[in-house]
Amino acid sequence: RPNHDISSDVSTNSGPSSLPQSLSARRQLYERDFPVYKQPVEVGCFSLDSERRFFNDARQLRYYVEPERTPNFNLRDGYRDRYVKRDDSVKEGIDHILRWILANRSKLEQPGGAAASSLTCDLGVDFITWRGHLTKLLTTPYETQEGWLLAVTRLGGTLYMSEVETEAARRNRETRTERHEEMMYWGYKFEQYTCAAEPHGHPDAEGVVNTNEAFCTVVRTRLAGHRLLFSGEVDCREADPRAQPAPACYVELKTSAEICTPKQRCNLHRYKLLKWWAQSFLPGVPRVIAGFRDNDGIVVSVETFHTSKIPQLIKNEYNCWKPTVCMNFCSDFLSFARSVAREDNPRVVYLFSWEPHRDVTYSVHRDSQYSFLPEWYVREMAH
Ligand code: 0WD
Ligand code: CA
Repeated sequence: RPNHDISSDVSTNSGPSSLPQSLSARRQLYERDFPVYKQPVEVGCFSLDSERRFFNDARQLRYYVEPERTPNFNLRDGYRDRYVKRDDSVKEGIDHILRWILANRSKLEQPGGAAASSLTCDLGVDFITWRGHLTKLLTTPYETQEGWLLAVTRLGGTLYMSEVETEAARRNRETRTERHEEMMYWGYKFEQYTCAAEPHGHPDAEGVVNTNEAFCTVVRTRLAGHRLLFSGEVDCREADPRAQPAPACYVELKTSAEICTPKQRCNLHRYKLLKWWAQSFLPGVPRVIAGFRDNDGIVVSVETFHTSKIPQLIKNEYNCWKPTVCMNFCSDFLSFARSVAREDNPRVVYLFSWEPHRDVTYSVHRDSQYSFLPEWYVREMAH
């Protein structure tokens, strides 16, 4: 990250005394009734092609093909010679979502147009972000390894939220082992074995795995008093055209190490199922299909987890995570962000920061390296 003079654009968060300066992430504080979470509604979708170009359509949507009970998929196949990896040093922020919004403004704008600011149109939502950023918020009370940085900007009454890579995450990304690099490929290879490009087509295991390609759903929902619009990458949908409408027809694919001991099962429940549940619950994706693989990358079994049943499944685990804690923390963080991010200005970023065993804190930045709303978006929104 470029070194810069922090005194020039940072004001410490010593505002009016009524404004909370930090937010605790202690689990016990969030053990109350489950907050209102409205059924997520798909309002659109978009695709990113093999060169990461945006299309306002479903061209990259794939169809699930049920594997055999013991598939023997070799996830290592093609890693050396049929893998095009997305350049993850390129930070796209929320640009693709902003492109989708501009292309679909008429669908969103509030009839009557009671805009918060006369200069910008009212999108009728309080937050716009990636689903993955919300997943991080949901899992925060249980996270002990990785912190996060979330940049928030208010424009036209809506809060835009985009992640900033932490120093630790950048170090991890730049020092990944060869083994880790290869294992990151395994998840995408599993997708290739279980997805077809056409409703009743066949998977093409001989093809190239290109991780630039993506199909993303855009959903609208409400968490307590917060109207949310977010986008998430979807792996595939049920092939049957009579299946339920999106997002209920979507399927999330995962790979995980095969379970050989009770301790391994316990770890799957405590850590992985929390992340899988949070990620799929948010957009209303009902099924997570997991391929369990051995240490040589061979898928030895496939199991379906129904998102709505995951909380029941983990209840027997001692001292396990609770969905209500995840949702209440997220809701309280969003309230905190709205109370802090008052100034409606695309050049101002409120940077929320959290490290394990700490409270969430923030700093304010004007015209800094953290600004993330592009000029083309701000200009277009002013019309
Ligand atoms: O640049 C960044 N820091 C980020 C970019 C962070 C988070 C997301 N993204 C973008 C990517 O463009 C990606 O296309 O968001 C898209 C996915 O958004 P999401 O659904 O909100 O992210 P998340 O729920 O964390 O991940 C969903 C899937 C992952 O599947 P698994 O089963 O591993 O959870 O999106 C993929 C991955 O397949 N994915 C990414 N693909 C490319 N670049 C990235 C990424 N940085 N992160 C997740
Ligand atoms: Ca996946």
